Amino acid sequence: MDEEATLVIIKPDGLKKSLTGNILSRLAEAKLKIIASKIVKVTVELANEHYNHLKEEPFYPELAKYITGVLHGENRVMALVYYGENAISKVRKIAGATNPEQADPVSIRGAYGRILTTGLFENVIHASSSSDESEREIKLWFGPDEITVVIYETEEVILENVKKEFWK
Ligand code: DAT
Ligand code: MG
Repeated sequence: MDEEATLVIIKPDGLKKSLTGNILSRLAEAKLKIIASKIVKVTVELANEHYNHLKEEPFYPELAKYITGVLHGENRVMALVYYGENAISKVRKIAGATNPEQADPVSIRGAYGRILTTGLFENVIHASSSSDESEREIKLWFGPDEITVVIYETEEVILENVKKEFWK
């Protein structure tokens, strides 16, 4: 199997509960490489794009409130790209099942997740579930200049009249 990349997002509850250290320690068991990471404020646009396949689900409005931080009063998430052999399935295994009550109790979701009274699975982390999904998601969350390994093809574009912020 070739090396592959996968996107992990530690959701707002993970940051609010100071679980980032514990979660990164658990993920380290996969012996993969972290090739990108950052803290992100999730906009409604990013949430809609990330979860575009779930827009019709009855739980989607709550899910959007969750990932954008409205539920926790905490709009930061930590996004990371892990890279290595079977990275997608290794990370999914350590993350555990989508439903935290059905997840292996020693998985991240089993240990730290819960089901809210609204029925939403508050499952602490996101992990890509296929190589098509990981490519789409990594390209959505990261630019090529933020990733330390060239994993997808890039192109150079010359921009004119682009407004961008710099340090003064
Ligand atoms: P996963 O995150 O395991 O890939 P998914 O992509 O199907 O699962 O769903 C995205 C998120 O939406 C999931 O992490 C939690 C929430 N969710 C999914 N199915 C749900 C359900 N039946 N009830 C409540 N929340 C759900
Ligand atoms: Mg998914």
